[in-house]
Formats: sequence, structure tokens, C-alpha cells
Amino acid sequence: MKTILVTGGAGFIGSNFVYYMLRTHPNVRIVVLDALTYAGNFQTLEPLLGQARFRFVRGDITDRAAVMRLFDEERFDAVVNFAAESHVDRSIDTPEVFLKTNVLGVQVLLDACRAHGNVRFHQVSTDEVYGDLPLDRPDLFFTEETPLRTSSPYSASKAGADLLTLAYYRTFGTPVTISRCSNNYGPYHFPEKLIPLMITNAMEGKKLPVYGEGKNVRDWLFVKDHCRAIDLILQGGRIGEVYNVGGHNERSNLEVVRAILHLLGKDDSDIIFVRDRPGHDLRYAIDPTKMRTELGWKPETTFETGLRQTVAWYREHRDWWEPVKSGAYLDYYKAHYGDA
Ligand code: NAD
Ligand code: TDX
Repeated sequence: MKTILVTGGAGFIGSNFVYYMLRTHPNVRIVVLDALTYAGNFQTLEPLLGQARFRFVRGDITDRAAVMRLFDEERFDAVVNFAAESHVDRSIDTPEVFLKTNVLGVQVLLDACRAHGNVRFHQVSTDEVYGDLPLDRPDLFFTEETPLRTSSPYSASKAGADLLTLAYYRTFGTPVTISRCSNNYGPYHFPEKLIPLMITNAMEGKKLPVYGEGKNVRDWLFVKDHCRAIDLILQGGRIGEVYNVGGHNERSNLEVVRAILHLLGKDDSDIIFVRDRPGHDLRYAIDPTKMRTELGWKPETTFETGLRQTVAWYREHRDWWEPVKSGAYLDYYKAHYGDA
């Protein structure tokens, strides 16, 4: 049995990864460490409680003593770090917490890996560390060699974490890998991000706020394809290497919103154009050649199929997202564990 620490496992991608790994690998046990910030939803992991191959620990990755204690208690074969402040708009309002969790938290995890026999560490990063590409150059893509050129406090903090991770490899020999993925979508996506916000707002008959003119382009990947990519990197990725993960699924924001409305059988009348995000990145586009040639990975879910499945999931899981939008989800953990 291999034990993997999944930090941030109560969030969107982390929880999908936990379910993916437990389903795919009968010899894997997962320990989730999650602070349950506003973005962590304990309800997502509740079905796993009591299962022998799963343990949930509430804790902050910046809490050095608590992290070291957990590493003393368990013998981790690998750590996969999803824990982060992840919303660009929030990083514009309150950068500090992004620097604290996304950079200092990663330092704590790297120190814990070092202090416990150089545990394998995988850092989940983002294509946003490369900055953006112009809209009129569809021939340009981010490769692993593209220079880091960040735009927001969020992406700057993620770039800081990447550099620190690589520095621990070079200086201390900590066995690290990094994946830089494009925009994910799918089940359990917190409804402050574009796709789940638009789906749930449309279902509630609310307005759909598109920033600027809706021309910015994102490269969308179904979350399960991202989980599989990380799994492959854990199994066969070269230590000290960065892997770009993305699916050549570029869409403008307006195209995405219209596709959602179409799937819900609604017209465009609730779309409103609102003030643009400061520093708004124009276009992200990943070149995933290294993932394909070294690890045999390619996305399995087209955008059309993935979006249809995602809209269907939100239709069938009002019990998941309505408490998130109302704030009631914050009580789930308390109901289970009290104030612990
Ligand atoms: P999310 O915001 O949905 O989840 C983050 C999780 O981390 C939450 O459960 C939260 O409670 C937890 N957390 C936050 N601060 C913590 C702390 N100090 N200690 C412990 N836990 C803490 O994020 P997500 O969208 O699932 O993203 C996961 C990771 O993937 C992030 O590192 C993000 O940068 C990266 N990423 C996300 C996307 C995307 O499209 N969502 C794309 C590429 C990379
Ligand atoms: O209400 C909105 N209206 C709108 O037009 C929101 C929330 C977003 N947008 C636009 C901004 C972006 O161009 O939609 C696009 C996607 O926005 P987000 O969902 O906030 O994602 P993005 O800023 O692209 O960042 C995401 O992908 C990379 C994740 O949140 C990051 O964690 C990840 O690293």
C-alpha cells in the first residue's frame, strides 16, 4: 500500500484527484490535509469518511508544527500539493494570503519532505505563470521553456512556488516534479469561477457577468484529464522536470457562456458586460507535446462532451452548489466534528 498526501483535497481539482486515485489504484491510501478555507468543501469528501484507504486532516500547510507532526505520524510515499488560494480576482483584492499559502506553504511542505527522507513532491501549478499570449497570434503556445512572466498576484505567487520547488531539487536533491495546467472545468468546481458561476447563475435566472468584451481566450481541460496527467507524472515523470498539461481547447469567454446557455436551452438575454479584470490575461494556450511524447498522455474528453457532462452534473447536484452559494456549506464540517 502506498500512502499519498493530497493537500487541498477538499477543493475542486484536489477532490477530483482523490476520487480518481482511489478508484484507479486499489493499492493507494490517501491522506487529505486541507484548511477548509472558503474554497474547501467538506461535503465533497464526506462519502469517503470511514473508508480504510482514506483519512481527512484539517490543517493549514503554512502551520509548520502541524505539518511536521503529520509527516511524523504517517510515512508518505508522495505529496501532491493542490492547496492554494486559486482565484485571480481575490488575489487582486487581498494579495497577502496568496503569498502566504502559495509560496510559504509550499516551503513548509518542501521542508517536511526533506526532513522525512526526501519524500517525492509534486507541485500542481498553472499555465498562468507564463503570462499571456496575444489574441492575433494563434500560432504561439506555451512550452516548458517559455519564460515566466506573470500578470496577477495569484500567478506571481504560483511562479514563486515553482521556482522554490525547483530550487529544492537543485540544492537539496528533493525529488520534485511540477505540472502547469490550463483552465480546468468539471464537477465540484467552486461557483466563483467562470464556468460554474455561469451555469448556476443561468439556472437561478440571474445575470451572467462577462468581463470586458468576453474576447479573452482560455484553454479548457476536463478535470479528469488533469488528474490522469498528474497520476502519470507521479508514476513516470522525470524528477526535476516541468510538464505542461493542456488540451488544445481554446474558447473565448463569450463562446463558453453561449455554449452553456445553449445546453440549458436559454437565450443570451441575461449576459451583461461588466468592468474588465485589471491586468486581465488575453489568451492562454498550452503546448502539451512533452506530456504526449514522454508519458503518452492526451486528453480523452472533448470540450463539447465535458461541458455537457458538467452542465448535467450541476443540474443533478443542486444539493452541492446551493449550500455553497448560500454559505451553508461552511457548517458541514462543524456538524461532523464540532469546532475541532
Ligand atoms: P480550489 O480553490 O478549488 O481549492 C483549493 C483548496 O486548497 C481548498 O480546499 C482550500 O480549502 C485549500 N487550501 C487553501 N489554503 C490552504 C492552506 N493554507 N492549507 C491547506 N489547505 C488550503 O482550487 P483548485 O481550482 O482546485 O486548484 C487546485 C490547484 O490547482 C491550485 O494550486 C491551483 O493553482 C492549480 N490550478 C488550478 C486550475 C484551475 O483551472 N482551477 C488550473 C491550473 C492549476
Ligand atoms: O464572472 C466572471 N466573468 C468573466 O468574464 C468570471 C469569474 C470570470 N470571467 C473571465 C475571466 C477569465 O478570462 O473568465 C475567464 C476565466 O476566469 P476564471 O474562472 O476566474 O479563471 P482564470 O482567471 O482563467 O484562472 C483559472 O485558470 C487558471 C483558475 O482560477 C486558476 O486557479 C488557474 O490557475
